[in-house]
Amino acid sequence: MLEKFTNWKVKNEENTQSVLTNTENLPKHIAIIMDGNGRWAKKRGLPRIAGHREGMSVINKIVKKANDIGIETLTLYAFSTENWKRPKNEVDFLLRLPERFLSIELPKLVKENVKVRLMGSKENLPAHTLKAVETAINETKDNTGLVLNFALNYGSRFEIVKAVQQVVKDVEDGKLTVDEIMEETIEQYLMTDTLRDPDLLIRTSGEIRLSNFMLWQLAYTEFWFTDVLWPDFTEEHFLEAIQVYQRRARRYGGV
Ligand code: V0D
Repeated sequence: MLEKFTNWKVKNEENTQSVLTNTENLPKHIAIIMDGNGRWAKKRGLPRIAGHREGMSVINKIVKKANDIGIETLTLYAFSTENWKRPKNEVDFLLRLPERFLSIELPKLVKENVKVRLMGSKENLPAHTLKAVETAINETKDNTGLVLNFALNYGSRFEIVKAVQQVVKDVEDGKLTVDEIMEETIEQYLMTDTLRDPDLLIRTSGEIRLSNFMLWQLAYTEFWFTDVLWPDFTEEHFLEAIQVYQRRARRYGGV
């Protein structure tokens, strides 16, 4: 019984890798709040941007792992609407990261059949950031593997406000009546429109809160929190979260 969930360490020539032995009850959509980059840097006496750079290098490993085990959608929360309040040099650095990431990773994402997607407000994002992401969306638009959904300049209350505005506009324009507004209607107006709700939310760095992230979509989601800082997050931690999810899902299934 228990060994079904054991995270076997399999030696290969390159490295020690962990493998998911049980592929039942996999979460289809995993969302991650990648927190703790600044704290990781501070602990080492490094500038905060060094933590962001290190955090960026963790993304490829987790994306690859998610794709390999057949996760449908991975949402990564990178930059919230609140991040604009940070020092200008840090904000500027952060807004260069999508380009830096994609200049190295996009060819691999194309080859690995990953489909890039954006969730967030495009307003007041610099043109260079938007261009890099839109190129990635375009170059991966026919891919059928993992959907990699970057939450960039995203805030959930803002998302809901925008949805309400659009719903009211459509009512005013006669495209919709008040009585037709259902949960499914609201869903179509949110930035996740075609995506299913996350099955599993991971937040690193020990904070036990949502910080304005996917408030509507997380209504039934399983949460997994860890004290591990995002730059220290590994495939093993990722698989541990998935296995915890599988055990919970299995319990409910058994009732
Ligand atoms: C900093 C840890 C990749 C979180 C990861 C502008 C904080 C590294 C991207 C990225 C950031 C975004 C969109 C895209 C491709 C890559 C990214 C930001 C921050 C916010 F299409 N890492 N990354 N974006 N960090």
